[in-house]
Amino acid sequence: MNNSRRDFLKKGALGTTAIALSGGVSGAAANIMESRTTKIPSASHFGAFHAHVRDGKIVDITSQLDSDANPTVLVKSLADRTTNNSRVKYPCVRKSYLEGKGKGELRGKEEFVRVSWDKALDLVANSIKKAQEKGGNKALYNASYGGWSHPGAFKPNTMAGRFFNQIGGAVRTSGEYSNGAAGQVNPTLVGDMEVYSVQTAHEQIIANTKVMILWGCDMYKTQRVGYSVPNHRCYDAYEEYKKAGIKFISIDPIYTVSASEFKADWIKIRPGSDVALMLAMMNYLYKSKKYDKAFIEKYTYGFDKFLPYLLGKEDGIEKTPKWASKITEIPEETIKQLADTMVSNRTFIAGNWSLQRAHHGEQVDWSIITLASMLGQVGLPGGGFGFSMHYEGGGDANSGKATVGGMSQGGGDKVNIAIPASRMSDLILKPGHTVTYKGSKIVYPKVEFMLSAGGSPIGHQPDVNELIEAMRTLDTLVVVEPWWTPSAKMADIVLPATTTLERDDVAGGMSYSNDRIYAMKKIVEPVFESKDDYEIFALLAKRFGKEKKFTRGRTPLEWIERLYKRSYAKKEMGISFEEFWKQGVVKYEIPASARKFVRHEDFRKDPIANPLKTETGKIQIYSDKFAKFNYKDFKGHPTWFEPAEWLGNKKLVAKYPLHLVSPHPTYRIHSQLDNTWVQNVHKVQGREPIRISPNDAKKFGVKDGEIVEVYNDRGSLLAGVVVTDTIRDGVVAIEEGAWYSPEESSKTKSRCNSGQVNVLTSSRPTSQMAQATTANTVLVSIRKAGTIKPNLAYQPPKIIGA
Ligand SMILES: Nc1nc2c(c(=O)[nH]1)N[C@H]1C(S)=C(S)[C@@H](COP(=O)(O)OP(=O)(O)OC[C@H]3O[C@@H](n4cnc5c(=O)[nH]c(N)nc54)[C@H](O)[C@@H]3O)O[C@H]1N2
Ligand SMILES: Nc1nc2c(c(=O)[nH]1)N[C@H]1C(S)=C(S)[C@@H](COP(=O)(O)OP(=O)(O)OC[C@H]3O[C@@H](n4cnc5c(=O)[nH]c(N)nc54)[C@H](O)[C@@H]3O)O[C@H]1N2
Ligand SMILES: [Mo]
Repeated sequence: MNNSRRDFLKKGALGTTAIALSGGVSGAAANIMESRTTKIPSASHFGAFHAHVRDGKIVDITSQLDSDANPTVLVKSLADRTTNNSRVKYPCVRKSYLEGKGKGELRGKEEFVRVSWDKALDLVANSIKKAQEKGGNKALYNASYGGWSHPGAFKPNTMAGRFFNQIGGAVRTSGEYSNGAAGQVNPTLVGDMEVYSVQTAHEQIIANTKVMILWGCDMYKTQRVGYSVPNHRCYDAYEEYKKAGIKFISIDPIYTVSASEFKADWIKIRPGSDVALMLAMMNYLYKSKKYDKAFIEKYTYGFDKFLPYLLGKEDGIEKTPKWASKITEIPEETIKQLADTMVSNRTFIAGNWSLQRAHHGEQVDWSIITLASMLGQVGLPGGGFGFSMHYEGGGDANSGKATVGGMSQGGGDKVNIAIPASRMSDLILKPGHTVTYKGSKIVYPKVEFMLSAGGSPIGHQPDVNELIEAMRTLDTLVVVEPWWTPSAKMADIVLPATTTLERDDVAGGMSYSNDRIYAMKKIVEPVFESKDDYEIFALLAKRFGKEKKFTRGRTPLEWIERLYKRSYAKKEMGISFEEFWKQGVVKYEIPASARKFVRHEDFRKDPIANPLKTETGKIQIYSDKFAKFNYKDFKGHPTWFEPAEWLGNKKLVAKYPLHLVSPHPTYRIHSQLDNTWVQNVHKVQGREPIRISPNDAKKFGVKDGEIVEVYNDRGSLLAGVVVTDTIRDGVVAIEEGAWYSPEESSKTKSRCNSGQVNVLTSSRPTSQMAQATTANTVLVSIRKAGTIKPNLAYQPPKIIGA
């Protein structure tokens, strides 16, 4: 905080006192009121905020308005994090596990017993040692996924990884749920993952773009949260997009918030059929000679090897607009018009990530990149493609300055087995089984012990019933959590973690702008017996004689100071740690040149001097490396493969006539905040909403506001009906992240009373190549709910001795 602002606040405070006095309150009383409420700065995935604390309790959360340009309601819901009824208060152990009876099949069905920290940690350490004796460190599975818990330096998954590395490692996760397919192919195609890279600056879009294709891109929704600390400045930029007269076209089975804000034309595509649409546009552009031949020749490799496929010479099927119109249910004329609009205007294709969380998801970005190459606008201001305009403030100009990193997991992993994200149940259920992955092979080890910290397996992994079956075969399952989440309820040992509001931490923001460092200060004392993740894993390391190696003898605040020391703020601006910590935030200037950034501009200007990091230095429309993998479901060029489940499969549709998509939640990050009041804004009778079109509602005889059962062969759940004309006929949507709650936990495949969509999704992998999640490739049906019991998702389990 600079001096003038501090003076202003002081004056403001004095002003308040004066008004209070004139209102008749004595000076002493006014002073007490002031001393009772303090404002403490911190930051979260929902934005930077001040916690207002009185008598040791949070009474309000307000946004740091000079760091959060457009706050959302989500940040307010942090207020009840510490008091929430679903907090894990003490270390707990499942009853028969504690009694040494094992009985994994009782997981999720039994009561827990309150134990001391020493007892709980000894049990964890002993079960690790037992697993090590049985199968070495490859019998240990560190399933701590993601890092979505909080934006600080002490992420629980990092702490877990650091601990396991000290004891020789564990089976880890490779790739991710977010971009499990695209993230594995894009580096070979364009030399970069593209999904986490600085995007063409908003200023360039505003000045140059004439047409923007929202290819499943719902930035208004996904920018509500950040992986770091969101600044929400993008919403100001979007206002400028609107004024710039850009024509928006949204290709999505849902008429999204972004489509609505931008008044976009809506192309109601059939889910899972986008690649066919892209191929047809390429076919049309080629045959009408409207494509940019010069760009293809100068900047790409392998178009000639792709052409026979596009023209049907490879498989006898020409990828014409007529062919694609049957697959996509988009009229032939619309396909041609779309291609014409794109090729004759400066067009920016804003891709998304959910399209590749589907069967054969590897083909999506590849097809967009190939289409964009034929349009010939890659590297031009406001043209080309971007796969991250909807994430981390994508479009933000970059300060080019260092903020703070997180703690490191360090070395020491001797196991060297990383399982593709989404193979979780497979790994546990099929020891000895071999899977292909990016041209190599992985043999699943026999996993005995599984630990999850900072992720929610029963939240994120498709096919919950399969996962529960798998979890029940383990020797030991440990979950480190602040709350009694569905995963915690399934564990043998639950270790209660503090939330970031109960400890000090530090975060940077955002990944693309790099222009803030935030103090995440401790706001209240740890709730009940919860401990910081750092301390929990240090105490575990101690049981293996590795405490010193884990902590390096440093307190959390010493780590924070150390991380801060490497920042531009300390090294170049000379702001001491003490000063930063007192202020709560430091800010960097963004150079004017950063606002001119155009992705791939250097490559376009001089492809010899600035080649892409690919096999040929050019865009790989064809990859010899990929072709050599010799997979049936992944070739050397973009290919249309029919998905295993989709509306084009008549046989399946006869039984399950609706395609289910599971977009990311508007009012949560995944499963986080599902236990808070903010959910009241959208839940229907306490259940996760299912969006359905008026025609389908009529067809299935369901009404707005009613609770229905949604089902397929994998499971069933209750959801609350929202009838809306913002979703295409034949498609329903349930946002991911509702807390799983089995109606009858004693039954296998019990109906979920809460609406956790992954009860219905499939763990089928994208292909032999990336083995990524296919959460959006799902067919379901709907029927009357019958007898409905109360939803107990947010109630702690029964605990003996508490
Ligand atoms: N059907 C379907 N499924 C999906 C997706 C989809 O689109 N559709 N998307 C997938 C994607 S992209 C992702 S990224 C994953 C996300 O999956 P996850 O990363 O597992 O999601 P979260 O629910 O955010 O999990 C974070 C967990 O950390 C806990 N936590 C919060 N703070 C702390 C802390 O300080 N300490 C500890 N120890 N724990 C803490 C929270 O309570 C929560 O349980 O889901 C995937 N699953
Ligand atoms: N508010 C909020 N924002 C978030 C998150 C969150 O949990 N909450 N999570 C963050 C994370 S971890 C991630 S990975 C990103 C996810 O970012 P995305 O994957 O891009 O987001 P989704 O919401 O899954 O999907 C966006 C749109 O894709 C559409 N879609 C689904 N299937 C198809 C299809 O076959 N074809 C077409 N054309 N469209 C389709 C959906 O209808 C939806 O409108 O979001 C991030 N942002
Ligand atoms: Mo994600």
